Amino acid sequence: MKLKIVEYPDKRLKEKSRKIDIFDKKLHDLLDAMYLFMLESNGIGLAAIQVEHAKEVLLLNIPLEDGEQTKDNLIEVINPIITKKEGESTYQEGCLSVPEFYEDVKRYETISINYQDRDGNTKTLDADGLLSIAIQHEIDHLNGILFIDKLSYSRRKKFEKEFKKYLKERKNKKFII
Ligand code: Y12
Ligand code: CO
Repeated sequence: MKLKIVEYPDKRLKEKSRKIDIFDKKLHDLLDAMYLFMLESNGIGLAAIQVEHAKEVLLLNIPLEDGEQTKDNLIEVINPIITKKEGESTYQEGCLSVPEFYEDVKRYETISINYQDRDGNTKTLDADGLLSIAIQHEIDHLNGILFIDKLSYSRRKKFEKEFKKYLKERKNKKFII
């Protein structure tokens, strides 16, 4: 399955994703393709809406403390619901759909979620640290929210200016090649 990244300011990123009710080969193929895509893109998290599938599907692959990122750490999350949220934490986030931009975002420090795995089994996950932040970032995607939507007015203005410059430079680079 060939996947293509959807980048800001594409309006499709604002769509709300649909719940999964059939856990079949088509879903497994999407999960497998998303994993390869995330690996090739150096991502630690990816929501299906970022690759043109508005479905409640997301992946998390947080590297270990030594920086190693293996499939053993892969978490496939379908139809997630946050059941507990506590504390406060700020982390500099990035997103494959918003290339070359990183900003501090304030989120809950620890969360618990209920979700389903690729076979439809119900699971619970308690998360803190980077995993907690990444889950919240990816669940926001399912609701059509990007991390840049959480910035203050002035930081959002700064982003729009920098991103316009980035798009212009990218367009010029393509023209030269
Ligand atoms: C903290 C940090 C990240 C998240 C959400 C998951 N975000 C990512 O996985 C972002 C990955 C990313 C990778 C990039 O590298 C390449 O594209 C090769 C990247 O670089 C560029 O855009 C040039 C940007 C982002 C939640 C919490
Ligand atoms: Co993202």
